[in-house]
Amino acid sequence: MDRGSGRRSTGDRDKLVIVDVQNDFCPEGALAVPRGDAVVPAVNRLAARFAHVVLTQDWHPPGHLSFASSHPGRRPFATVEAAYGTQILWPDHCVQGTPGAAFHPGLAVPHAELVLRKGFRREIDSYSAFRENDRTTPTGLAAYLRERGFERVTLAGLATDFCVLFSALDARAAGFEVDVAAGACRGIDLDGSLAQAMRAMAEAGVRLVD
Ligand code: VGL
Ligand code: ZN
Repeated sequence: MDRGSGRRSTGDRDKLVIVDVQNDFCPEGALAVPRGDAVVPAVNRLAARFAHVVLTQDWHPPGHLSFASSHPGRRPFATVEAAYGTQILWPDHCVQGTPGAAFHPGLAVPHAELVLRKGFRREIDSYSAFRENDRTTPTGLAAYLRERGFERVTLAGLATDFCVLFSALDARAAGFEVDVAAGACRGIDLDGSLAQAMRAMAEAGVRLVD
């Protein structure tokens, strides 16, 4: 771990990407991550150290393919075969324009420079902030970061084992240095997915930082 990174993180090469800190992923939300709201103070403190911040927002149309309710007879957390492969089914969550899709009211990052919405195509889910679940459709974030001259991405937010994981792996694949602020993330942990995520990130050269 690089103990000096706190200071350098404020540079113009470094972007903090805060993933999906939205009401539906917090307690009482439609797809609550256990203690999801606990990331809010940690994320706010982290954001204060960064000159450059992106917020991502899970942003689904009604009837989204990832919703169990779109597949008669299927339950949340079962899977379905989408055109692009196996897709986990979720409770309806982060529906465009609803209170559940709004950022947690305690999130205090007024200097965020970009709000990147994802998952807005009805037929394709998007865990990653970089590439949708078909693993080919780009969100545009890699090109944005490159054009702005960023070289390192630090990730925090929800959920560690889905949107943070996929974003971290895709950021590495796009050629960025990637840090994950583990203390500012929380996971869903479906069938061991959290431990699996930590392994996959370590193998991909993602650094866990405080
Ligand atoms: C997420 C499941 C479905 C996430 C989003 O933000 O990790 N997980 N949609
Ligand atoms: Zn979603």
